[in-house]
Amino acid sequence: MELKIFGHKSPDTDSICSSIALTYLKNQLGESATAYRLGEVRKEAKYVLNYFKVDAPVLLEKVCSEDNCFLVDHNEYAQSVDGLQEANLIGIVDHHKLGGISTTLPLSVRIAPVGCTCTIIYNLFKENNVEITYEIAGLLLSAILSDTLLYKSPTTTQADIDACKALAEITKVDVETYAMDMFKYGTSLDGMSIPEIVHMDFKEFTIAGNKVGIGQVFTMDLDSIMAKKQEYIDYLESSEYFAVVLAITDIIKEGSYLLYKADNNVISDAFELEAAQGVFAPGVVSRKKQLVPNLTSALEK
Ligand SMILES: [Mn+2]
Repeated sequence: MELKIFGHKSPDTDSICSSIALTYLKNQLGESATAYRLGEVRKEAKYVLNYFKVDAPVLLEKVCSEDNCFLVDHNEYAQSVDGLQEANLIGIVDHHKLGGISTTLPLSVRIAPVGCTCTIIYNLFKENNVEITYEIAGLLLSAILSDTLLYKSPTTTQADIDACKALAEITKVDVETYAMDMFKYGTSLDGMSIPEIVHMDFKEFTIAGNKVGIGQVFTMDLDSIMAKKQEYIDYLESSEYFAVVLAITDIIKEGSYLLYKADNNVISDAFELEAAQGVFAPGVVSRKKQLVPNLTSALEK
């Protein structure tokens, strides 16, 4: 009976690409399998599918006791499809810690501490001597670049890098340029208003008796924000807060660009730099560990 292959809920690029690639591999090996997804395809994965001209997997809402299921990029009931506990679990390919699934029959499990499920799938293609097509290579490569943040993530292993090198030769893409375009598209803030962006992840604090707001946005689409820099500053200035900082965090550059309503001295003090609207604060990526304590000590002076 047909195998249903799917990644986790709220699927990321790895979940989408690994379900498609493993399905292709199984089909090549003569097994009947179909790729599914458990939710909306996010922007980044849309970019990948569009680039390599591959259709998104079919949406799967629940499974029943007759279904044969194969999990990729997850192994926990809470992250998986509704009804999985009653269905037949045939196998798992994953790179996460074991999360408490139990079965009545033996199953095929391939879990390795690498940066991406697609790195394991790349190796399954090799082990089974199945040729990797241009499209499949594109999906595998994209997922590895996504999960490892272009090798910047501490989860990156040599196996991930080796797989990417081989896959880049099949796809003929320039890895760095492709990854940056993918991240940029995936984190694009297109269609969002300035208040929406400022308040996307916004927290209020009381520091030295004053109300202070700190917002943080993760994006690599800095140009679209800086094109409206003055409008952002006007919006922050018009707020009721004594001070507000909007940190636009670029995880690849490992730092944040700062827009703010605050005394320049406070910003200079807090981040040990020459304050200016849009200034880049190297190494500042965490609100909890950096933005809040740094601003607190500067404002309490
Ligand atoms: Mn993953």
